[in-house]
Amino acid sequence: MNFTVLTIFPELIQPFFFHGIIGKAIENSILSASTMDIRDFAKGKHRVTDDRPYGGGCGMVMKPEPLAGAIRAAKEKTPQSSVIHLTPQGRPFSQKVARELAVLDGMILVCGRYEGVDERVCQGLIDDEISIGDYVLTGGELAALVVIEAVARLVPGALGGDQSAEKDTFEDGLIEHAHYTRPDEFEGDKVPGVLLSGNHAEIEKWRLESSLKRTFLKRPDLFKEKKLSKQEKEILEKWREQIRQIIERG
Ligand code: 6GU
Repeated sequence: MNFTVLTIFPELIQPFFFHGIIGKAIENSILSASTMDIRDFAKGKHRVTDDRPYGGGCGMVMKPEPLAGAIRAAKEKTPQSSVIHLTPQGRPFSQKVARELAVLDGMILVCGRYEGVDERVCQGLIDDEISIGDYVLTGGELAALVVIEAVARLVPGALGGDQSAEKDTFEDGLIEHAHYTRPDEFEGDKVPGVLLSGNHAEIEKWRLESSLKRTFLKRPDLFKEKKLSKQEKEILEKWREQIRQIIERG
């Protein structure tokens, strides 16, 4: 998978290519990543990339020529890549969208700035538009990094051997179970005994219960989209029985 980020702030993006999972995966040639400075495709001494909006109004609009030049140059380098515009008007990003993007050959991530991008570039050269949530950022750079981070860890081989994306929160429609590490007692608070038992079947059962409990308490909305397994139904039915008994006693 190749990531090419088109931006007027390449120095904001580049450090992320040298650290953590993305850095490792690039080192191991599982991913490749680069930036292209949109300003390099702007004409004139001042290399201007924005201009006032036709029709008046406040704010500035990203000029079409430099951006189109940058997109075409990126396409030439990686012709199989999809061109993705980061914009609050795009489709909402999610783990599902990340999985969909993870099978692409490459992504050319277009970071707009100012109030927006000239509509003719959006219509002619963009394959997909993505938003990372219903709030406004001044530019697409942070959104591009969010998308890269979420997609990169899904590319086969990007996570180290003992790590896996399958157990992540959202992958099975639930929040992840609680995690503990040493010491086994912290400020009087003990690690649940079953996790120290070495009984793997019991540990898996505890983890699934923990996931269901946390999802019910923190993100009950996730159950609307969730298809319950037989084991998950059994756990919820056990709770129903326990809650029924509590109510009847009261
Ligand atoms: Cl992708 N870009 C900008 N500029 N603002 C956003 C966004 C993207 N997603 C949410 N807000």
